Amino acid sequence: MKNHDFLVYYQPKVSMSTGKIKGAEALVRWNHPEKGLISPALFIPVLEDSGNISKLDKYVYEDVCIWLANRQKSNKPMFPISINLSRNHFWKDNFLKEYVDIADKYGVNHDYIEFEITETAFMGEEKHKKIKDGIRQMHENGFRCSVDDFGVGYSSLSLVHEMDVDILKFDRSFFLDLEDEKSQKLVRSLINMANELQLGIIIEGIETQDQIDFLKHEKCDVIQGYFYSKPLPEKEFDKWVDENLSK
Ligand code: G
Ligand code: MN
Repeated sequence: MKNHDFLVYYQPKVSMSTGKIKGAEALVRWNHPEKGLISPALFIPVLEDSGNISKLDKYVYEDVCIWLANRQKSNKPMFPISINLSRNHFWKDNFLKEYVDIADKYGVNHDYIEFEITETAFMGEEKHKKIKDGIRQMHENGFRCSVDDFGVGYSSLSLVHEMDVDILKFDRSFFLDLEDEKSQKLVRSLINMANELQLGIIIEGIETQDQIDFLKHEKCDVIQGYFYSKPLPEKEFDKWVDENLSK
């Protein structure tokens, strides 16, 4: 981290109906000086075990704030960026203050910042109060909050509703077997329920036209997946955004 060997990649979230960008997720990559790019799947668990994951979360967050501040200063069109937040933050009282301070140091409007928490963070009833409290603080400070990998863990829609999150990110595993009518029905009912609960919906990991053709008939619009773009390094993402917005 001291050498800034970790890089922030951005993956666009795109509206199916307009083809325009609605936001992006910041995703970290490790550019090892000898070994090259290393996948987060390999180093995130190590940082989780060593208690350093919160530091990396903040590192990514600060990079994103700098990126947002530059866009704001150049009067470019703005959209929210989501940042992954490890559950460990929630056990520390007032953890959000540091996040508020960093955004304010760069003058970033909090509307453009969204925190992603994985669904598995909700496991363990004794943790619910702290997480709910953290999410309340996010709202008081004008940030938004989404549930990542929704559908992989064992939480229910009623629990995420109680936690008062704003957005559900449907895990890609829901959309791998759409030839199966039962899978279609499951996805359709979950999307309908999320809409009833007035939760925002983002569909993750969409790669094929067939998946898009199915989703076009459902009550959802925003897609994050290789179909539109892989996560891109900052400069390439800037170019992608310029081209997308001028279409
Ligand atoms: O857990 P989270 O949803 O934050 O992880 C996002 C990860 O999913 C990233 O590492 C990203 O590279 C990967 N990803 C994003 N879109 C796709 C996709 O369309 N297909 C596959 N297989 N992986 C994807
Ligand atoms: Mn995520």
